[in-house]
Amino acid sequence: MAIERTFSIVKPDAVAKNIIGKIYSRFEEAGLKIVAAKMLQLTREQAGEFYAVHKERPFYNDLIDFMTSGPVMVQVLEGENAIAKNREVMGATNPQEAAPGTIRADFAETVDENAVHGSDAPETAAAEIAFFFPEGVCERLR
Ligand code: DAT
Ligand code: MG
Repeated sequence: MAIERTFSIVKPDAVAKNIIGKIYSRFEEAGLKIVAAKMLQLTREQAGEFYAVHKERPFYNDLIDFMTSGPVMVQVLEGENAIAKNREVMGATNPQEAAPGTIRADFAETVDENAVHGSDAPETAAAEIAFFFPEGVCERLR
């Protein structure tokens, strides 16, 4: 299995709850290394572009309101099978359906404010990393 990189966001609800470190620990315990990270506040334009695939969904406006409501941490995670591994550690989109011990089960209550984002495929991971880290990401960690 190859080493992959994936893109992750600690969303405004989790930043406001002061649990960035707890969420980072979940990544680390799963063998995912944080190889780039920064805090920022998304503009409506950035959030809209990032979630353009959901533009026609009924929850789109609420999603953009939420994602721009406060600072987020954006990071690149690296590890074996990192894209799927991160989705596993995150849990299902709806925290009520997320497996026990996952980030969303433990740190979120509703689908609207579900603590984390993670890329869902190699193509989206590459595009999302480039979108948020146009300056580039360091070489592979040893
Ligand atoms: P994921 O974040 O697990 O990849 P997604 O890509 O389907 O899920 O949706 C992106 C985000 O949009 C999700 O994290 C929260 C919001 N969302 C999805 N489905 C929703 C719904 N039925 N009601 C409210 N918000 C929803
Ligand atoms: Mg998604």
